[in-house]
Amino acid sequence: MTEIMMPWSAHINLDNGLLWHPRRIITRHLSDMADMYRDPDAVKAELESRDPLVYRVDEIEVPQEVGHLLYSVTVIYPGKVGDEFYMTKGHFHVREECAEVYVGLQGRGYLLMQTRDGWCTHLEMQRGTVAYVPPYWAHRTINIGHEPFVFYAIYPAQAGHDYRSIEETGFGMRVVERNGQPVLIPNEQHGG
Ligand code: S6P
Ligand code: ZN
Repeated sequence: MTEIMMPWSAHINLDNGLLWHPRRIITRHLSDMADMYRDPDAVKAELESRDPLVYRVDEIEVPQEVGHLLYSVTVIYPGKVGDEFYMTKGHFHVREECAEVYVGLQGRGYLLMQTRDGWCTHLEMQRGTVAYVPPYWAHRTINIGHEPFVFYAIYPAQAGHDYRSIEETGFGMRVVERNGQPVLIPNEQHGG
């Protein structure tokens, strides 16, 4: 028999990006993604003194089944490892045909996207940007500013996350600071 869920609402604090509702909170520190940054010496030096919180994701709880929609709010804190801006791990959806919508709430960021055959592109995001991640594109976000970069994401609940592909190949581009500005450079370690 079809189970009927009662309608409900949650609340996003637009000042700090935090979601108020029963939820799952995911925190990623530098040590959780140390191999993803380009400069191993900068990672090591940083981890000798502290293990900074790079980003936090607040997710609502819905059944991860076809028909439901999952949403989350991501806060990427400002910062760099060496000259590379703080970023998310990035992933393909396990169900690669599942698209996703991001809505910028605060700060400035890049949304980096890449196909399986290595086509890599990016969009700039700020408050009010509504970015569409089409099916079959891996996606990573990067904070390119001096305040937290906060965005809302909504996607099919069955999408799932495939982190391994990105851990293995990386993205074709990296975002680094040059003369105080964010610049995209080719990733020499890209194995895709
Ligand atoms: C989920 C969506 C976002 C990310 C979040 C963190 O499909 O794309 O909620 O999960 O921005 O990124 P990552 O790569 O660590 O999951
Ligand atoms: Zn996603």
